[in-house]
Amino acid sequence: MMRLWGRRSSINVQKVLWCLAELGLEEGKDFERIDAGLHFGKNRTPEFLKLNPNGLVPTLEDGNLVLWESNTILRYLIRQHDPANRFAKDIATQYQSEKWMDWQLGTMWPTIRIAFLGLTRAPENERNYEVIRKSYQDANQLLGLLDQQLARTTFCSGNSFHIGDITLALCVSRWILLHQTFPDKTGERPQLHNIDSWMKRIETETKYSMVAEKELNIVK
Ligand SMILES: N[C@@H](CCC(=O)N[C@@H](CS)C(=O)NCC(=O)O)C(=O)O
Repeated sequence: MMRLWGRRSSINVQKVLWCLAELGLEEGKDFERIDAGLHFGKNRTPEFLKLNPNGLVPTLEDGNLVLWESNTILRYLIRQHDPANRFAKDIATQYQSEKWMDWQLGTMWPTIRIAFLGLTRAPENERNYEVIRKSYQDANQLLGLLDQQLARTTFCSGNSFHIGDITLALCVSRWILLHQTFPDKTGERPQLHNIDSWMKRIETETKYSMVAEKELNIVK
């Protein structure tokens, strides 16, 4: 049985849980999950650091293979655990999805993460509201690029749902929740209609509800 290390509230663990659900794999039957990270701890123990020297979640064990980096775990899961080949696509679709995954990890998340951590993790007296607002406003600009893509295709890599959509939708959900919870700190959130329609499709056509959060996980 596969073993997934990570708390359910982590964006990166949620990517993996959502992907496992899309593949029809069930917690307790096909994989076990161990709560780790934040107040659960366990991610700095010598045993854990042997699995993932970064001390971060998610970390996946599948037999002798140990993987960390959430997006890599998604790539692995659809290669190794997708007997119906639901996610096996033509090369163009596959690499469009990969492109958005790299953009999510290398561009989108580092931008909005500043506002996210500032508002949900930093104590109030340590917050730099100018930096937080800038992070949020920069994220608005970036999501304009995704919105343009979604004007052309129903999902990020074409007209079918793929793992790139998983990584992006979890960023977008935090973008929405941050503005809902702290509108005076984030500044304006533009209406991006193609993103709105895509999120509705994601909610109704995928297993997003398995990981969807109604409110921000604020840890102080
Ligand atoms: N690039 C890594 C980042 C992993 C990461 O930053 N994980 C966070 C949770 S989202 C973590 O483990 N934080 C420490 C903790 O939860 O205690 C990935 O995509 O998996």
